Amino acid sequence: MSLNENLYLSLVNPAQTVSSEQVFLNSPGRTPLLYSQLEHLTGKIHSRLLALGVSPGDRVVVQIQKSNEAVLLYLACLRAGAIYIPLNTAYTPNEVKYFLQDAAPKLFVCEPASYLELGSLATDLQVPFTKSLGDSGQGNLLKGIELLPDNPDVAHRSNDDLASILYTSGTTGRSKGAMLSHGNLRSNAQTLHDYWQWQDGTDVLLHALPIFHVHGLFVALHCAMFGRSTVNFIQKFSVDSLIQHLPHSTVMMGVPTFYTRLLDNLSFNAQLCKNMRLFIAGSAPLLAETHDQFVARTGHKILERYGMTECGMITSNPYDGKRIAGSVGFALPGVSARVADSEGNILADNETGVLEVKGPNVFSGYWKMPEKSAEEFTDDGYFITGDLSTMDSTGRITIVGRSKDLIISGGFNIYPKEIETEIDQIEGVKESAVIGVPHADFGEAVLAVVVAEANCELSGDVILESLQGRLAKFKQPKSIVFIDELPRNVMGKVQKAQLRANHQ
Ligand code: MCA
Ligand code: AMP
Repeated sequence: MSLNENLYLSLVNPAQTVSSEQVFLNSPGRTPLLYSQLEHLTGKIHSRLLALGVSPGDRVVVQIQKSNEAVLLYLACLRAGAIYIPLNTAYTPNEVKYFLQDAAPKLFVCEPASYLELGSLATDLQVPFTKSLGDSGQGNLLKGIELLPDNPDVAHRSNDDLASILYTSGTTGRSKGAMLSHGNLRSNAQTLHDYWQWQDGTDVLLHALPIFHVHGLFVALHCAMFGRSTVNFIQKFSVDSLIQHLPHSTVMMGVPTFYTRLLDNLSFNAQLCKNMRLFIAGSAPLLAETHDQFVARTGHKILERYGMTECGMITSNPYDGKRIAGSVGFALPGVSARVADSEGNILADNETGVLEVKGPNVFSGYWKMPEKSAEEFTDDGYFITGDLSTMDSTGRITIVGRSKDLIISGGFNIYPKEIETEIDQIEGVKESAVIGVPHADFGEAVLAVVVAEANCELSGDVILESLQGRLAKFKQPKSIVFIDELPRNVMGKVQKAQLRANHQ
């Protein structure tokens, strides 16, 4: 029978018993954080959250660097029954403002360095409390925490109660908050732990991903916690840090850029991977060329899986069976997947259409957007992913494209509409179209195609300058081209396929 309880309990007290000295987070330069300390430390943060009036169902928005404390805060929010909402650390105050308005949190936690600016922004937006997370920063959430009692309670939460909201940009340019429940996150973690044959108590996870997305926060950390694994917890990705920690790890999860950068480094070799059991890739397509080069260099076949913020992980190549380059494998146990055309007709084997999915991992809808949520589900409850795919007679799925206007750069999703809206506001711009073009490092890169007003002298530098502070750096165009007119079809719709063909 499946559990129906607070996810915190599954993460902190899983079925496996391991030594009380088992290390959870092994962060370079820090004293290791032990599994046995979690109950006590999250109990203290829980007390602080209660003192700030954070109740079950309240939102806690955070924009904080990756750290042991950030993980403890996440666990304490689960424990308190609060809804945890992590934001990309690259977002500008202008972007953060939207999320604070939309989520209306009880508490906002930011970095000490941005405490004054963001604290005043949050106060203007009627956020009751802003705190910082850092050693001695102003408004430190953890100040004097050691003096607080450990609150032994764990808020009662059922499978349908929300654990987290993760914002994912929308094709209309407005970010949508995907509502993920305790049940969604637990079912996905349990499935992945089993499917990838996690070695309880002995696997060591190399973790260099950010912890404000599904990949780094849920897939990686939840698998590790379900398996009582030690996590080599790298604050900021670098090839050198991977090379240093690979010999002491058994599992790594990464976006394709991690793998291409490793392969670009001549000192990366099979010897460094001698203790590795499993390399997993996802968040963006892994090129067959990268897969093959990795096998040649290390003897390891990267296991590619596919997922979405709204669903967690959906498919995976098998652990024991064939890991095929270019395919994302099979629907995970408990997940039902099918391919449909734009009218919703289910397609035959090997035909290309949009992938639709249903299962305990699938979110319940977008925060405060009931109509938008309804549009993304079929009448029989399948979520329409917007990913173009094929499924063969054995159920093997290949992602062949996207029906949504989306760029994935280094594993970060970038919605062209959001960038076009900002560029179109710049003086002298008549209109713009943003597309993704192939990029050796990031997979895809943002290219802005701009049409200037008649008699207006505009340069790429002027446009980039105007975008500073308005859009996070990773969303800003890597290149800008000017043309006289955007290609349009008879309906007046910009022909992005033609632009992509012209500007590869
Ligand atoms: C950094 N920059 C980028 C990106 N990252 N530009 C475009 N795309 C990017 N992904 C820019 C910075 O703004 C900066 O610009 C310059 O590149 C160097 O920044 P730095 O921070 O040093 O970059 P980096 O450390 O080299 O970062 C590359 C990275 C990072 C490690 C690949 O982007 C990353 O961690 N990506 C993983 C994202 C992820 O976890 N995605 C999962 C979400 P300038 O030089 O101009 O200042 S998807 C998900 O969760 C779903 C469910 C799934 O399936 O997994
Ligand atoms: P996000 O909204 O950040 O959760 O990104 C989800 C999107 O990433 C999916 O809808 C896919 O378009 C893409 N994606 C994730 N994993 C893969 C993969 N292995 N291959 C191709 N695309 C992927």
